[in-house]
Amino acid sequence: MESEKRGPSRRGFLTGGLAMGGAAMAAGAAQAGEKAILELPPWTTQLGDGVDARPYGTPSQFEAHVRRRNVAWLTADPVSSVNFTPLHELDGIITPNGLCFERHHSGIAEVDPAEWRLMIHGLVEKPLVFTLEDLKRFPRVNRIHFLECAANSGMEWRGAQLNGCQFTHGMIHNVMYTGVPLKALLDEAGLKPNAKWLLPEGGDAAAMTRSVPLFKALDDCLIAFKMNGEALRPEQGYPARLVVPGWEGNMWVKWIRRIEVGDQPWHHREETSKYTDLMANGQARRFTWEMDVKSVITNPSPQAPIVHGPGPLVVTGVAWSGRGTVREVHVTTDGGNNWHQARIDGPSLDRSMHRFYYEFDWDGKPLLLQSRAVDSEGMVQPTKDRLREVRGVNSIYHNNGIQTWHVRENGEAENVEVS
Ligand SMILES: Nc1nc2c(c(=O)[nH]1)N[C@H]1C(S)=C(S)[C@@H](COP(=O)(O)O)O[C@H]1N2
Ligand SMILES: [Mo]
Repeated sequence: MESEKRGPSRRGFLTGGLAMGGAAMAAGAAQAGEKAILELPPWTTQLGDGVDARPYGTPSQFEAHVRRRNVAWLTADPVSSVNFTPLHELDGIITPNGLCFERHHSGIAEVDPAEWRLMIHGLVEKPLVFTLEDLKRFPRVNRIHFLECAANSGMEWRGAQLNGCQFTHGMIHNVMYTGVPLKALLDEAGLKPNAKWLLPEGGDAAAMTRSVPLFKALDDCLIAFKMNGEALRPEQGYPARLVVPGWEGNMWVKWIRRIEVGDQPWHHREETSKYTDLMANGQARRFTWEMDVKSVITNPSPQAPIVHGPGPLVVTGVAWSGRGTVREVHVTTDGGNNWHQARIDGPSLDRSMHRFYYEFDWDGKPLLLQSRAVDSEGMVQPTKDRLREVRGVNSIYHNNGIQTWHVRENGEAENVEVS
């Protein structure tokens, strides 16, 4: 695993600064004689780049550590692999396009939009083939939704394993999609009375397929061509992907090239051998589409230790539910003995990420931090023990159990479990 060891050294730097000043001070207070204030830095004494230097902007050079990361041992081959969103470096609810985790079964298809086509066929009155320009003549909508891979947190079923919320929870992103409701395209083709299921297929080398029930397609699925206002990134399915709000990421077919309409599910690889949940009794649950209510504390966390002493501490994280909005998030600092109401801030949207904060005065003692989300359906995020009682430990999918971070007196955090 590529891991980061920034925390302790940053901490050392801060401590050093304090020692030089010779006096203890409150977090964030100004210090008389501070060199960074008295001496003008180069960015104040020299002209900066002009507007022609950066036609497509990128983050500050000092943010170079904020990036997607993979776990080398998870997959033998980077072409059929996954990397993870750096949740601990983000705030608010929107994932920047360049940081959205990627999951490819056969690498990134580089599709020429002029050559791209979407076919709708099968149980329809009029089989149709759309160009990208055709799509843009349908009324379009904007929707903010999370996409979570069903395997997110899948390595944690048997116990705490990966040290960082990027790795335990980073198979999720949340962006604004612009696209056309799939219903409009199906209406154009005209559904036959016995139409019940759809089979979207990707245009990548995996030609990935999933059976999607018609009721979902008519309800809220989109064919999206923009994310956060700009064209989809190649990694996310450029020029168009299927959006299946609240349902497992595997169904969100990228580089979509055709949709077959049928009267029953196809039982292809991704819904039989994969993306089914093997129970303790050896039977498997299939078509477990919804992503249940879940949350995680992103700061502090193993990759984002506390870098100050006792006093005001901001605990923050994200929560989401594939069944609606998040109604409440609770935070505990003592492993679940006492729960406190966290503050949800920012938009609370259907099947979208929510941001929560819990601010308190840290006494500098070790913490067992957990968050627990409750969704608009009243579903409560379960403990990992409770989840295992029902589901066993054979599964890798749909682990929405409560995450624990053990924070030590020096501010460093690690992935643990409490029972
Ligand atoms: N055509 C195609 N679509 C695909 C995949 C793929 O490999 N090929 N991977 C699926 C899986 S398993 C997930 S979790 C999501 C990941 O979407 P992302 O790469 O935008 O994060 O895309 C889904 N759609
Ligand atoms: Mo996935």
